[in-house]
Amino acid sequence: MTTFAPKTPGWLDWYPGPSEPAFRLPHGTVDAHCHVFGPQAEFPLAPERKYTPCDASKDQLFALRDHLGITRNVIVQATCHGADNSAMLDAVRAAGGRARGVATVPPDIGERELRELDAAGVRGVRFNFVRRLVDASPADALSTIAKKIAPLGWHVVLYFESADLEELEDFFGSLPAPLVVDHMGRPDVSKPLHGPEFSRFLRFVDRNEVQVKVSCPERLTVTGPPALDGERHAYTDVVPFARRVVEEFPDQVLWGTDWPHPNLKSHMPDDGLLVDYVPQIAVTGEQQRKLLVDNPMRLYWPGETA
Ligand code: 0GY
Repeated sequence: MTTFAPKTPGWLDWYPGPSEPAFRLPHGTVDAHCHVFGPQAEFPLAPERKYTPCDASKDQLFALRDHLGITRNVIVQATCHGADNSAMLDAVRAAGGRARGVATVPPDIGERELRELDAAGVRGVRFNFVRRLVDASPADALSTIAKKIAPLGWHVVLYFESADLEELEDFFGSLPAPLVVDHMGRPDVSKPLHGPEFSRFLRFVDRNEVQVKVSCPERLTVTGPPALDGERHAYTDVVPFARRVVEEFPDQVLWGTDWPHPNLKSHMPDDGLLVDYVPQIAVTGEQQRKLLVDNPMRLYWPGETA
């Protein structure tokens, strides 16, 4: 009999009954940041993982996609699967052209394997600098990967904490591929919007033409989700940060749910509320179309119509 590792103590499972969003996502909306976990029975977790999640299958992801009115997904390899991309690839293949993938690969990956990933729908690799999630990778190993993926037209997805940007930004700027940053570089939203830390991030975005996921208000919030009073204006402390990025870089922003929301400690978001967060940060129809459709289509489905 197969036995499965127990979930990390305190693990919060994804929210099973997301509400109907009040905001109608435009046709062609891309959820540019989501994951699958297992299911463990089919896709074992990596021995070196830092957490053990609940299962979050491709079918559950596709059900959420359809419930929220999303058209396409970008499925990002979750760290609990290490560099075994099987679960992510299985989900991308099953989506029948409606999903792309972002993989984790080792520096000694061969050209043939990269071409197979490309044929399956992978368009980027993820470099993770969040210490609670992965052991550090040497910079030269990451540079080697970036050099190998650049000829395929792939990009590098960077996940880091805002306090680490100062140390990392020269290295990031040296990478020979387009850069995409997860969750706005994780700003501390209790600090000033025009303070040195977020200004450094925006300068980095500007200089390197970085594309920014204005995702994860539920992870960045300090004040939390709204009280249960029927008010759908959630995560208001994160809004000014995301709105500033959308206003200054309307052609460089992407949106994603981050379902199934790994490692949240305070609460599990209602994904319907995450959709209703969108018109708070992208206030015009044009900003919404760029954020939700045009920008992710250009990056992940170039030449295709939404
Ligand atoms: C996210 C955020 C987190 C986790 C992962 O791959 C992952 O394990 O990305 C996190 O814990 O902050 O983007 O899903």
